[in-house]
Amino acid sequence: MMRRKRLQFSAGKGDENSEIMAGKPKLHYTRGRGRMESIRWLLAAAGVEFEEEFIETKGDLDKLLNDGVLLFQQVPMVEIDGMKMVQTRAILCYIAGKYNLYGKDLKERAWIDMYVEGATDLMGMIMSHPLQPADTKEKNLALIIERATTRYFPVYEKALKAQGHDYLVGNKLSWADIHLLEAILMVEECKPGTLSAFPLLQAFKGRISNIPTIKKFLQPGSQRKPPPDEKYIANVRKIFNI
Ligand code: GSN
Repeated sequence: MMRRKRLQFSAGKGDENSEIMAGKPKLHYTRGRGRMESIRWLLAAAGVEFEEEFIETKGDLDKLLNDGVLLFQQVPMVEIDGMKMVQTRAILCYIAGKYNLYGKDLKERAWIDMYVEGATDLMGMIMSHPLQPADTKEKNLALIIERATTRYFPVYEKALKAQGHDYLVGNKLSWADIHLLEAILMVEECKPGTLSAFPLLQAFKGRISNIPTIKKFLQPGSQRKPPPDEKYIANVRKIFNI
């Protein structure tokens, strides 16, 4: 009954119609975090169910390449609303916009973009950490913690204080909050206790982690992926020739 009603209602709405026809978004990536993890986070936070098709071998990637479905011969690729989207940021912007997580006007969007890009830069350092040469790893880890605590976390702590609200932008949950929580948890995996000098961020972490969709994603058995181990990194090197 519900479904029929929705179909009728969406008859004149291209987007909703194509969503029903296209089904759940389908994510094409390896069975690990990498660039896809933020997309998983955003969909999960928005309460959107998604399917995953894992690239386990170089042959799996070659198949996608031979099928001509990767615009720039790269993944992440997400099938959504009849599109085969690539480019991580484009995918994230589309999802954030579609599910009302991208601010109410251009200025809010600009702030969300700035906060998101900061968290992306920090997560990028962590993402590339396992690929660093063994003899620079310790130094690199120290740099990650230094950057987190002296460059990035102070900005978000200050923003929460200035806003006086629960969220970074517009007193409403946005992509920026979701992305920041992902970054905070990644930093804490590198070094527990890194948040200790940031009381507002600690409270923020507790609050955002308790949003029902996010709480569910943080529980075991969700589609959230574990940190990469050596076996995963070795396989990724083979798949992508790195
Ligand atoms: O953000 C993006 O989605 C793109 N600007 C970069 C995507 C990318 O580099 N994808 C890698 C695998 S995921 N790791 O970073 C990839 O598909 N590499 C194969 C290649 O031929 O570039």
